[in-house]
Amino acid sequence: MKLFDEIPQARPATPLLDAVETPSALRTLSVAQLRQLADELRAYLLYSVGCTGGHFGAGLGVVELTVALHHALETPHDRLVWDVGHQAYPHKILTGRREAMHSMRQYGGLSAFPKRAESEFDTFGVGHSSTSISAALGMALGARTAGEKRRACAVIGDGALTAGMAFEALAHAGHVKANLLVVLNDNEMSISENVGGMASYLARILASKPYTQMRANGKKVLSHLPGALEFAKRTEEHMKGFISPATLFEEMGFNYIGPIDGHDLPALVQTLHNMRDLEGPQFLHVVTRKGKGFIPAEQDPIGYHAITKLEKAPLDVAREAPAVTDAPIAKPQKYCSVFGNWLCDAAAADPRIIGVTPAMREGSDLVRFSKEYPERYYDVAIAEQHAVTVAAGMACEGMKPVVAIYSTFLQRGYDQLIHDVAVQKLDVTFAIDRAGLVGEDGPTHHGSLDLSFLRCVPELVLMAPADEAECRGMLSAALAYPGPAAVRYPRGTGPGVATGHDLEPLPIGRGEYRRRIVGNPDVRVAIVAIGSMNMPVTEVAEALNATHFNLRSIKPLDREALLDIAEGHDLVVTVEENAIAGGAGTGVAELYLNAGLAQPMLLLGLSDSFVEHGKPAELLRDCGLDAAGIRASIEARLAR
Ligand SMILES: Cc1ncc(C[n+]2csc(CCOP(=O)(O)OP(=O)(O)O)c2C)c(N)n1
Repeated sequence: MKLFDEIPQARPATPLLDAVETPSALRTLSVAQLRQLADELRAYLLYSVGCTGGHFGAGLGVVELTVALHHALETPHDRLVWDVGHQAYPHKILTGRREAMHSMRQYGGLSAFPKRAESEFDTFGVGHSSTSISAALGMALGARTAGEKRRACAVIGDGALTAGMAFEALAHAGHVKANLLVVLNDNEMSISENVGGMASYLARILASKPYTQMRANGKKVLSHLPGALEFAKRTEEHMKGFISPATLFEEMGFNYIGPIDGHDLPALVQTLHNMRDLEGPQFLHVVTRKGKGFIPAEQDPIGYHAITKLEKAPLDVAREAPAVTDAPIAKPQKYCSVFGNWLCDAAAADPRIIGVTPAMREGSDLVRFSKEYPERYYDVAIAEQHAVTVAAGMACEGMKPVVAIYSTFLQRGYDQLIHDVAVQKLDVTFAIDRAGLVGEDGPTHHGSLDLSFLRCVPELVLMAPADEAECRGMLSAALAYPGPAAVRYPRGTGPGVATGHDLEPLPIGRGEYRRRIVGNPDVRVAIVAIGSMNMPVTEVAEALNATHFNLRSIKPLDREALLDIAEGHDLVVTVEENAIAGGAGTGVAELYLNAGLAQPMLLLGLSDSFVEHGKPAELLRDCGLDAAGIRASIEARLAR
């Protein structure tokens, strides 16, 4: 295998890869040629991700596996489902999208994840983890019902396998004896180190080389002795119960094979060819290395989970490493750093505080907290449902758990938030990150629904900050509130308001006039801005000489101020980076209706369609949520 220690700046020569427009071409290649193809694929992958930025280590780790899978399966007739999908860049290169890779994650370009609308080879849209086995099983059962002969294969990482959903699917597949191949891509990594009993179980067996050798050699020898293999198989079943993951998966109804080296291309090709037509649920355990072939990424798989594009800055500066949060607070801070710093300060003041993350330590900026308060820090793995309920349990014992979670992933923990936290009025604080449009990760990752799905939950306090200082004050308010409370803040930086180190809570249920026009008959418009939308609204309110009210608290609403605003203005406009349907603006409208007011309103936000990927500024412009768009909508309404 060819190893790299830097990312090619110029397009590498890839003669064999250039000839592979679709996987059918690679099926005609010899094993030696496949090796060359894998080297070229890795070189091209490095070059193209260097040009665009994006997910890095996961794709490098599955180069050989991707080649072998497309060799053994008749894709796209056979269904290949990638879990999460951040490792699918090599798959995209081999399936007709090589020349489009320069557009990856850009507006109008390729999606960072498999997407059904993009290619017939992308059999299932992904982005959230741990769905692949269910989806591939559904495809297998669909084909069975339709009487069609096609194979179905799910490729799932050891991180994704920590989610309960993956086990629900395994159990079902075993029960219905589906013709399904599950490939476990085991690199002992989630985004950060993988956690949990399953992870250490897998790691233990990997460390036990003698088991693997014994199993392989034994089978080879015994296959020559009639009858002996069957006897050995039964004996093995007892033995491996002590030392192997085979027991678990075989108990669930799978035929377990492995672990095998996921970078040994000939072995992979042969094993997959052997397994592809076996009847019933098959489980292949493949061991890979995240970042394989690019030495810096092999050494630092966390730092190289994703990178920004190369031209902007040297790689070691540009990679998405965790922000160092104990530096003096200066200039625009990322909202996640505001949270990370606040949590450390709050934990210093209150020993009951516990930080919980579902596998997003770096993204949620919990690195410093995890080091300073290891005994009060829990990474629960990719288990959002569990993250919420375990926090509820902690709250039952008088602790003050803080669940740091991305808006999009909280969708997974919705029932738990209602049933386990809110119904019981438990004191859990939710720090909801990446609320609003997240940009290049696209529709699976936008946090565009949380205001709608949280606003209707009784007992919950819900706030959205206009700037960093408010974010800190709201987090303190949520923490001080003796029941469930949530603060939703966006990805990236805010306007740059210094936060300080105090833990002063902002009052709950109170908004703030940022521009108040009283008694001027020419002023007809009041704009009620929610969270991030206060930035563009500041400009619009100036331009239109309108009142600007920063709502701050979505639940409870500032009833007094909102009634006051209705009194003095012809038109009340609400602006939010959330679905209009059911969002904060709807809450304001409900308040007016129930107060018996026929208040003319304009509700601005995300319309009833999923927003694609691109730079946040491009997406906001498209959604009419930049200053120009907001102003144009208001003027159009006034002109009616
Ligand atoms: C439901 C959900 N939670 C969190 C994430 C964020 N996330 C993306 S990749 C990843 C780690 C996946 O690890 P693994 O399945 O082992 O794949 P690897 O990166 O090691 O190839 C996480 C936590 C997600 N995509 N979906």
